[in-house]
Amino acid sequence: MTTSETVLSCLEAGVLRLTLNRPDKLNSFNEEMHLALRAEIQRAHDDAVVRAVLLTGAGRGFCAGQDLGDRDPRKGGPAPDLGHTLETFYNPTLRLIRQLEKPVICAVNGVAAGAGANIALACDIVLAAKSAKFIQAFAKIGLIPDAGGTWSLARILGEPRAKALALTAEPLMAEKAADWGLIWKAVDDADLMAEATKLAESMAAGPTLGLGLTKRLIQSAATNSLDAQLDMERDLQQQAGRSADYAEGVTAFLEKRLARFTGK
Ligand code: LHQ
Repeated sequence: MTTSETVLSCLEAGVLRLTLNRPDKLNSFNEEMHLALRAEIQRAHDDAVVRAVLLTGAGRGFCAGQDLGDRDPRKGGPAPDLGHTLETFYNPTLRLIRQLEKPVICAVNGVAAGAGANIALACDIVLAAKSAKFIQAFAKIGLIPDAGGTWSLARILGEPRAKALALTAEPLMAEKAADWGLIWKAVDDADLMAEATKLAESMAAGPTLGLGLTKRLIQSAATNSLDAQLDMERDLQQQAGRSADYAEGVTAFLEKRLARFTGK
């Protein structure tokens, strides 16, 4: 189903499961993997059959950020334009994940470092194996946290913890990340994929339109005034109230049965 072996893709029960697949490099990003991931997320936008995305990594790591071998400074030549790399590769994917009006679940199966950590944090619900750790590795190589890292860390954790993680590059273990509210849950390693799959499948069987509008609202809250947010809730509830899934949800409640949502 995928055009590149660097991102394995499989669509089952409405869940598009994407597995970053360069395990010998801890799934660090090269250009091929960037483009493959972006194409898959775009497909999740375009294909109504996809009702949730589950992102994970192959092997013992989730993702170690950019492949540092790609721009070996020992080879000489002019300094690379990393701003261009962000604009061309990372930023479009980050925006697509946030704009996708379908739940994106991330199962962090092992170390998530650099941009790999921050891509995980851009997802909607993050589960991590207890052995997984999050590392803002950038300070070790003279860079700044990118892939939305300064934004999500500061917003989720506040300045004290965001600064300490970013300035020290100390690993943050999954359970502490969950305690701090940076991720949803840390689960036993052996249970991670079963739990993440169950969650993704339940999301995919849900009222996709309403879930997508909910995602949009929550993401808007930080920059909206209460007044603006109340107006937005009014408008989007009006839209949700016209959906087939609202009619089905209420009917199922009144008939004391499980709802059969179609995502419309
Ligand atoms: C790797 C990598 C890696 C290549 C492990 N690249 N091979 C954006 C704009 C443009 C450019 C610059 O970057 C960015 C954003 C960024 O993401 S910058 C941050 C890049 N990432 C890092 O600095 C993390 C580098 N990796 C590490 O610090 C460690 O590998 C961690 C802490 C993630 C895991 O440590 P270990 O569990 O001890 O594994 P390891 O270091 O032995 O790695 C296993 C293999 O994976 C190893 O290869 P080898 O052939 O020796 O077995 C590593 O070289 C390779 N690998 N990360 N980013």
